[in-house]
Amino acid sequence: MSLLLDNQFKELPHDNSVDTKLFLDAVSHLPAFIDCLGSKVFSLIKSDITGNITKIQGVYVKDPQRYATLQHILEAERDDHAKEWPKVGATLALMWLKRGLRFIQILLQSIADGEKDENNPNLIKVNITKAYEGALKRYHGWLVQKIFTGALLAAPYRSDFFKALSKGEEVKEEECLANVRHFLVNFTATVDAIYDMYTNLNAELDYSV
Ligand code: 0SG
Repeated sequence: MSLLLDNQFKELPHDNSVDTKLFLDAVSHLPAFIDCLGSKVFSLIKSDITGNITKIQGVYVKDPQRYATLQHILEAERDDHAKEWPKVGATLALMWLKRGLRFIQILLQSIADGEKDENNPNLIKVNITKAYEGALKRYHGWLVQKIFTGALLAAPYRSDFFKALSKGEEVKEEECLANVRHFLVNFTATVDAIYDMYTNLNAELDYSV
């Protein structure tokens, strides 16, 4: 079974609220997935994402009832840190984490849609570049954009990426793509809900690092 599908995001309730515990359970597997991509170049990304998750977890465990949904966290931090908010605490960590999640979503969707460089069909650089431009580039200054260019050189081959998604097993491409499409249903809904929440609460910032 696919690494992603073992750790499916749950279907959202009708009000699109995101349960903090279920969300943390689902994202906690992403760092291990990044390890499967093979190159040490990705350790910077892994540690950034791990830091975001640890920060959100740290807030949640202080009072699981108060922080039962991601929206509860943002609203509580807005009340508690009126001056600094939204550039503070789990609100800031989730703001960045959701961009990484959007990156993964666009990347997987592009692969699932069959977008390819016809001259190099076993590369996924075209999909990674699309995801970067859609989710992250505008938040990165030239130095971090250079890091992206370096990371692109270490991008796995399409076949190795599918192997990583399948926990090292040789799985037929069509089966793997079916798993990806299945994973994307709840994952996309969750990422969209988090983006909508940042818009509705006026919590989005667009500075670059
Ligand atoms: C298939 C392979 C694909 C590889 C493609 C790589 C694409 C990304 C390359 C870019 C590398 C980015 C490395 C890290 C950059 C970070 O500087 C930024 C900003 O980080 C935030 O800065 C922190 O995350 C915040 O941490 S917090 O939890 O404490 O709140 C905070 O420190 C903030 C600064 O805040 S301030 O002081 O200004 O108030 N991070 C990103 O851009 C996110 C990068 C996510 C990449 C996701 C890639 C997923 C790959 C999965 C592959 C399937």
